[in-house]
Amino acid sequence: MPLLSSLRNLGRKSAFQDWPGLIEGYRRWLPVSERTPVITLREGGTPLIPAPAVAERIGRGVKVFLKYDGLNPTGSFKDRGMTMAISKAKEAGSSAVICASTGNTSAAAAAYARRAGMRAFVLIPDGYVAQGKLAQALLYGAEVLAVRGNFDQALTIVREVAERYPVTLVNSLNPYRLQGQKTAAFEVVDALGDAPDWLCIPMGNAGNISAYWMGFQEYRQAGLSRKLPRMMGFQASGSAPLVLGHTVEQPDTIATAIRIGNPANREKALKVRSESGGAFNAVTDAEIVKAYKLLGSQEGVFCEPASAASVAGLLQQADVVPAGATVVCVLTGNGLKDPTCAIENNDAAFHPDLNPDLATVAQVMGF
Ligand code: AN7
Repeated sequence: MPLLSSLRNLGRKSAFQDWPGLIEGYRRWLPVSERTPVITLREGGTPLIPAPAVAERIGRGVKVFLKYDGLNPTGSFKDRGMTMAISKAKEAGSSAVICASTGNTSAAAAAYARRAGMRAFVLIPDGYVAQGKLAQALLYGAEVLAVRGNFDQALTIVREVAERYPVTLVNSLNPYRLQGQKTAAFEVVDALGDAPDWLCIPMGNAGNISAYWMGFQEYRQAGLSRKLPRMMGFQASGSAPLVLGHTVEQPDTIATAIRIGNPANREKALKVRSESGGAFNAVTDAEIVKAYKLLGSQEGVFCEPASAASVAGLLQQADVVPAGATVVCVLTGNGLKDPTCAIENNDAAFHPDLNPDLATVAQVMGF
């Protein structure tokens, strides 16, 4: 009876719990005070999704979860860092921010800076930013400077601009970015009840892997987890400076988000690898696309190609995953960021140009 059940509901807490955003959610772990104006779009609080189809391919009782950070407000993990970087820039009285970006940082910087009433300057490699990300930067109201060059060149320029002019740098060299991003590790431990055995993550500038490691260590030191994960970082084979051990002058990959040849957080990343007993490996564009399609068509999870590098890497390293291990793969960005990639890389049955009648449709369906 509707009346009775609604009366019962009055006394019961709803299953839906509102999430205040990661600064409020993890305030005591973050460098904020009562004076910090919290600029938030309620980022964080993203789901950890079981991935049985991936786990089946690994076998031996390995459990696989996807940390789906593509469900953040601007569709990537960058929102975690940007809520902190922009709140602290606002607190410091800054009125403009700048970043170089392969796309996602520019979208997040634009959204949070504009929400804070600040100007957002973004430098992007002309022609190498996925459609969705460019659309976001423009729509959020960034001032977009497309340079004839790659991300690494753009980063060199913005570092100098921020040194000379009154503009705050919000690339991951800004320490508040990593502070915000470490909360993803807290969420993983909060969801699993402990750290995973492996964390698989794509690397570009290697800010995110450094942030996760900081988060796992802080929780471990506070006694909130029993173990620390091995940090497994993956790069695209055409832009794998951290795997090769040297800068790549002309980085190239279908995963434009991680088309980076000179990672800003190189030293931090190498430290993470040795401290965690982890490993860095390269995955080919073909392996990335295979994992990307598997996630979409078997798991129902649409991520961007750079994110699929984490799952491609796990599948590549399947033989060395310990039996029964718990593995978390970080899906850093939403698949809708790069619709071109999806349209060009799928095994779907697409039947164009049909007559609009029942007979035609039934025939195509095989009836
Ligand atoms: C989806 O937006 O560098 O290793 O300028 O967008 O912390 O650099 C993006 C990086 C992984 C790599 N996945 O993270 C930018 C940018 C996605 C990304 C990475 C990026 P980092």
